[in-house]
Amino acid sequence: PTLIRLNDYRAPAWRVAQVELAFDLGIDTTEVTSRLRLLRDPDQHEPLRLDGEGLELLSITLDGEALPESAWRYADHVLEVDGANDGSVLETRVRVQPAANTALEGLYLSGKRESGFLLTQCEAQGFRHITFFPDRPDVLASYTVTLRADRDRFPVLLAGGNPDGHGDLENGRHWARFVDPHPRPSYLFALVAGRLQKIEQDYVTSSGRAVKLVIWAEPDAIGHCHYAMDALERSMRWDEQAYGREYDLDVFHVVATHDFNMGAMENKGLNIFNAKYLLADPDSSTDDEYRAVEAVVAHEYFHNWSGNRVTCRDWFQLSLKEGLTVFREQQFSADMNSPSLKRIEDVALLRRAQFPEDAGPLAHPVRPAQYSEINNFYTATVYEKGSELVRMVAGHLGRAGFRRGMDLYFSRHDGHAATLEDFLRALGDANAIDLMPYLAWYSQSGTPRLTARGHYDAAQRTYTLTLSQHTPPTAAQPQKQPLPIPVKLALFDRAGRMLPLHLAGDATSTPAATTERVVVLDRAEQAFVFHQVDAAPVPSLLRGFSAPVILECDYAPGELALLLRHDVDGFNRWEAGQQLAARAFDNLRDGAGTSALDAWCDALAALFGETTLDPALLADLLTPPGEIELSERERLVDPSRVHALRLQLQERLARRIGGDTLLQRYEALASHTNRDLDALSQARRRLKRRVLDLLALVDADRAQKLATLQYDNAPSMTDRLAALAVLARGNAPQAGAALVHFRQRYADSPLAMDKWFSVQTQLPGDIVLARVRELEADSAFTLKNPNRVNALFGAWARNNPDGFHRPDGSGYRLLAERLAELDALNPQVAARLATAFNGWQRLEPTRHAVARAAIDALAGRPGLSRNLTEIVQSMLH
Ligand code: HT7
Ligand code: ZN
Repeated sequence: PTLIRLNDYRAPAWRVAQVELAFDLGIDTTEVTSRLRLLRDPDQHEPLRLDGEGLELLSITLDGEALPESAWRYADHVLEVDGANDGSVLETRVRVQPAANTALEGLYLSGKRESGFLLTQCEAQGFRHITFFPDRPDVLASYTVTLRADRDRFPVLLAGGNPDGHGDLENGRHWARFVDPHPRPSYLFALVAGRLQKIEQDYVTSSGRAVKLVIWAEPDAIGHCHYAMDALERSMRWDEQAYGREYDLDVFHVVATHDFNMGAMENKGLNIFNAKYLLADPDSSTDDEYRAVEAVVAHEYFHNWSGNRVTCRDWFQLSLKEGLTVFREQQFSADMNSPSLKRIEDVALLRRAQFPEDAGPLAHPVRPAQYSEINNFYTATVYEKGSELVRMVAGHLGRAGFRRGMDLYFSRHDGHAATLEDFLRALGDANAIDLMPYLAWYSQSGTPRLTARGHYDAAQRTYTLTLSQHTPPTAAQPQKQPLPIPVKLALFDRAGRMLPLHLAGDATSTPAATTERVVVLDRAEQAFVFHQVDAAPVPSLLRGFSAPVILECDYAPGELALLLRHDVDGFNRWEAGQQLAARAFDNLRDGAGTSALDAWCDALAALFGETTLDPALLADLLTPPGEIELSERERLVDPSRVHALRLQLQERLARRIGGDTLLQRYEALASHTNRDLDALSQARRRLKRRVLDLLALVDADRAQKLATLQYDNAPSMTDRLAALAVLARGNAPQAGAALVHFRQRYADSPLAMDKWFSVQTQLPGDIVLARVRELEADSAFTLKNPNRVNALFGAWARNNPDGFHRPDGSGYRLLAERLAELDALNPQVAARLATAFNGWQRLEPTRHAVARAAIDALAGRPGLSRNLTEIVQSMLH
């Protein structure tokens, strides 16, 4: 397959000043008329070439003249036209087929043909499935869009931009026009047409601009959009206050669909959301889902500046908008909720999703050097690691400096397509600092290992911290270079008090900042000497996770326990617990000593009794690293063994705390029966879930009875699903009845039904495969709906490693077969699901052999999409 390379970038030979689009909308066929006013780069002499895929060309004119067939060629997804000049107007008329579009890219139908609605998805290259266009993000144009359709079937007609008139046509048809004053790339185009209902809200920006906010959904879902509206208003206000950025159109539309390949899409003035990230009500959404709605609404809104006003020069720069916008969303969510809990959640995600990606065959830099299929690069590396890189730079500049830099970035590049170099240059210029050393992070894949060694010299009263870095080779990059790694640190005495820091050679330290500071390691190894230290301290390193690295530090278990008890940085406190739990896992695996296991259990048992501790933080402290993370530390992975050892680890903890103590705490927490969304209510539910999980490990019978009661009386989905999970995971006798009840009660709620599928994928490893087969035969299952596919196959293959990695290879073969079927319908979703095979190369020999056979067989199937081919081939290399 053709590889697109960053180094081959060339500015477009042809640009488009203005686009006029007219749609005659229909479910089966839609006609699209496009008028492009073209601009030619005088220094380039290529013929006009436009992208177009799956388009039936009906007519083509240039400057008002019909073009003879000899003057154009349409082959290999490119339309080449002779005779165009600077200022020429090209008009094409094409036909597309929305209802037949199962790939959900371009113009497609959401829902059933009788009742569903039409919508578009253009990022990254969907616009070429709608009309002919130079479909690349550095071609920015002004859009005027006219929609025409049958009024009864499509009463609501929406496109991005400001409304510019509407009216009736003959034969029961009507029209509506939209004009966007802001030049934008084609991937931000969107339209929606159908029978939708709305909720509205007036919003006035800080400078006094009136904006109408409108959220649209199908009639049965419109009542579940109020939380999203609230989150949208808070996001808009926050971006004004934190970044000085205002919304810039008269109206902002948001639409929910159940048929969507990703989470949501930031189309200019017309955001489109997977219903999973827009709809929320206590009866069918969990607390985690409420927070996800808040985060995704904010993320898409923030794109209006970081992505839309300042867009990407090419798709290699994807992290310029995605990493930055994830970072902005993380800041927002931290401000709205608890900063420590948010940081814990984000780092846990990074470790679960990005570290394994960066350590396996799919490893790629945050700015990849090449790709075959761009849709395969919407990855945890581009998004989550990309956000960590912005965080490092922001930390380097400080709050005010980062704001100065962002102001310059937005003003310097407003209305243009920028690069990651532009970003770092603007931030640096605004602060007279050279940030270009950070660019190396964008082009180097792999997670750096940061090793820390401490040496205390009692005679000199010095503490020397030696930091060194090493990045293991990755698939395409054998050689690695040192990177700038900011390490935020503090030193604790043995009583758990922070010490003043006197760093040798430090002219800049200010008295106020002396108990915590950042040192930057920018070479292979460097020593930092602290003076006036009276006794050997315990270092707290990488506080707040100041760089996306794996820290290796030779702590004694007691030192980690001290940090777990006393660190004032909530994140590092949790982190100490995670490191100690990982060591405790090693104790169980190796059978050589229990010092870490004892220290972990003792420290947590003591914390369990502390009434002042935030219940949500306690819940997270009581959760050891997940199976994927623990597997990352193994040379050869046996997922069943990792699963069993992790269960054993938690059982030891539960026994140390004591069944009676757990029960008392559960009952105290269960006495709060509300479904409020305030922080304390959510925190209590979070801890209640964790305590019930632990109780199930020491007294399954009692825990299952409590879970049944909790299920029956649950005031919210959070409690109901937590209870159902205990029953399903434990294969409890009560599980069957609860699952039947759930299915009946939520049969009409697709988002709740997704949970019904997912929860059953967490059955014990030896029985889950049969259940997955039953579930895919259920009438509510379809390969055509991405959410349903992810709820069943994604949840099984990613979240139940013991249940997916069956030693006989049956799990691998089932997934491979379904991937092939899914690929014929929706290549994007198939390719993303196929990444569940990541890590197969490090499996123990029995599983390794059967996994390879299944992936080989999949790779050998004829007619696979470019999307799936790229993932499967990378997997095999
Ligand atoms: N920018 C959006 C990306 C997206 C997307 C990409 C490929 C295929 C389908 C897609 N739907 C949305 C999402 C975001 O990061 O905001
Ligand atoms: Zn995004």
